[in-house]
Amino acid sequence: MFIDQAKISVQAGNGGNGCVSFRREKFVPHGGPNGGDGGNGGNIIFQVDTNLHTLLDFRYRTQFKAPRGEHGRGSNQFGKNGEDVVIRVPPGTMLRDLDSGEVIADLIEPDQRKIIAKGGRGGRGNARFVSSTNQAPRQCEAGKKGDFRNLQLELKLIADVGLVGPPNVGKSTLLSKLSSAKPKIDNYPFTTLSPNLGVVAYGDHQSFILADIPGLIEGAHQGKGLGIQFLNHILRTRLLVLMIDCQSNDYKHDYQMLQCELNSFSDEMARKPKIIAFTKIDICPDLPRSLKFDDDPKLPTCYISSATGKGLDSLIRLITENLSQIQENQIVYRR
Ligand SMILES: Nc1nc2c(ncn2[C@@H]2O[C@H](COP(=O)(O)OP(=O)(O)OP(=O)(O)O)[C@@H](O)[C@H]2O)c(=O)[nH]1
Ligand SMILES: [Mg+2]
Repeated sequence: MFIDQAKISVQAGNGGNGCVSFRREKFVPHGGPNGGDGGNGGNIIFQVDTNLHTLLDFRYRTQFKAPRGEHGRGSNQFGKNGEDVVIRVPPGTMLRDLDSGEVIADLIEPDQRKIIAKGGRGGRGNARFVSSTNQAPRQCEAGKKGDFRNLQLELKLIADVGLVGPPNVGKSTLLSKLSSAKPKIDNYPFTTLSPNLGVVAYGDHQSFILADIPGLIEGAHQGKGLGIQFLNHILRTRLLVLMIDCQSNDYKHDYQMLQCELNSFSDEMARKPKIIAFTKIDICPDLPRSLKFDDDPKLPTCYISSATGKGLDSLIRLITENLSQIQENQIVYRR
């Protein structure tokens, strides 16, 4: 589990001021007061949008402001209310008031809405202050201030894609290149001791979540190395990227070892869609591009270098194409 977080501030609109005005018409002496009320300021509303999956957008925009209400005018004209600003968030977003530390909303249901900062009420115009003792009041109210809040948004994420490979193959390096995650990277086996997750952005506002776990070695299912308990963290992913170092002496053996460990973990893991990525191709640029593994010749394959960036676009394309196919299949399956 990984928590995506964002800090933002929201300012609801101020209310418009009430107006002081009197009727001025020919042949109507002492026309009464006709100052209208100010409009209410716009609210800041949060709404669940099931098309969103991360809080990535809030890295680029951290301040939201709703417009103020218009001021009241003469002839009893009321000011228009400021429009509400609707902030869309993925399902499962929790909002916390940063100043009080209090959780103010847990937005879960599709299209669930909640007003988080209320716009200020418009002030009353002088027409409202007429009384038996004061027929010509010169009094009006100013609009109230809109709420201001500093918020922390938190979203618990489940990875879409898991990176699986022997130690030192370059899993953490790949995660650090594709996302803003900063996992520990070093040139020795078992650098990664616990899972890391990152959000990979692509296209127009689309993203998927990538998980990097400790390396797997032969016999992991019998407890060798760090064991296979870390596979639990990628059990709910929709796609696995099997990573093979192009410097390896025996690609086929590496591939079979990974498959064997995944199969030993569970049937669900064995059935999970997979793609293969040969890593560090900057070191062996002459790697033949037609490597196929006998038991599954159709497994999509790509060749990448996190050091030079070569092949990373193709890898993202391959991942996203596969993810969208998996989604479509799931919809068909559900029907
Ligand atoms: N030349 C080259 N070196 C790479 C590339 N990707 C990773 N490395 C290096 O390979 C070493 C291991 O990288 P990591 O990303 O820590 O490997 P890992 O698979 O996460 O390793 P564990 O966490 O131990 O399982 C580091 O020294 C990296 O700098 C690459 O594309 N090209
Ligand atoms: Mg690592």
